Amino acid sequence: MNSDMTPSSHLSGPIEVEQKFVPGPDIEDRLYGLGAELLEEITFQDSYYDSTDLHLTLCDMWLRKRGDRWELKLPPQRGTRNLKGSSTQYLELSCENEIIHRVSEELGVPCPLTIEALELKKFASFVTRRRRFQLPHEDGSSAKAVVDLDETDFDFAIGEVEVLVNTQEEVQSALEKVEDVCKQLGVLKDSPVQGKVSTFLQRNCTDHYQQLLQANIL
Ligand code: V4E
Repeated sequence: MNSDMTPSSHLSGPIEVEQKFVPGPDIEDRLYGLGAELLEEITFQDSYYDSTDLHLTLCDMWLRKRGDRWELKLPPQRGTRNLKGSSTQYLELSCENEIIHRVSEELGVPCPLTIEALELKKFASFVTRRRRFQLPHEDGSSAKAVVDLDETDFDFAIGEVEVLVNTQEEVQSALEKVEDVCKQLGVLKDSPVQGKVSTFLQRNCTDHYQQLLQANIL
């Protein structure tokens, strides 16, 4: 293993295994048909940040401010990009100190006291209205699946089946769980579905979007 392939497991965040899907008009009926329960309905603003040379996103690292809270999504193994496929897995960090450390390390700059001091530039900002559903917990399955139905203020809708796990060893069963829920909802696809940020970039930041496509990130 070279030094760029060290696991990011010392970073303390859950691994999010998810599959996006295009929600059809009957998606809520299907969810309730499976015994799902509406957990919450929330609205939040996400602003995404990168250096001017797009270093972070070209490494598949996604730094955002959701409301007042900083979050970083990155591939679970350093030096590996997330595999392109129908489902994705990302480590999610929400501890500000860990985020500052990881981002400054990636950018090759001294670790500052605040994220703001990195003087990154905002490249996307939008509001999401989210309806989150909890699926019934099945006997014998440790993973809990949730389904998010998102609508943005740029007229885009997307669904996500999501399972959170704490270790890389649990990822395989989470992938199976996500696939199983997608099958039950009738939304299983072989190819990835474009998410909110990708769509925002495609519509508003064509150059950034093209660079990510060329780098095989999107
Ligand atoms: C990871 C990523 C991006 C960051 C946004 O991630 P996403 O899961 O779309 O956001 P959201 O709001 O649903 O987050 P949650 O509330 O669940 O934490 S933008 C692009 N990526 C990479 C990526 C990819 N390569 N392929 C697919 C299918 N999705 C995302």
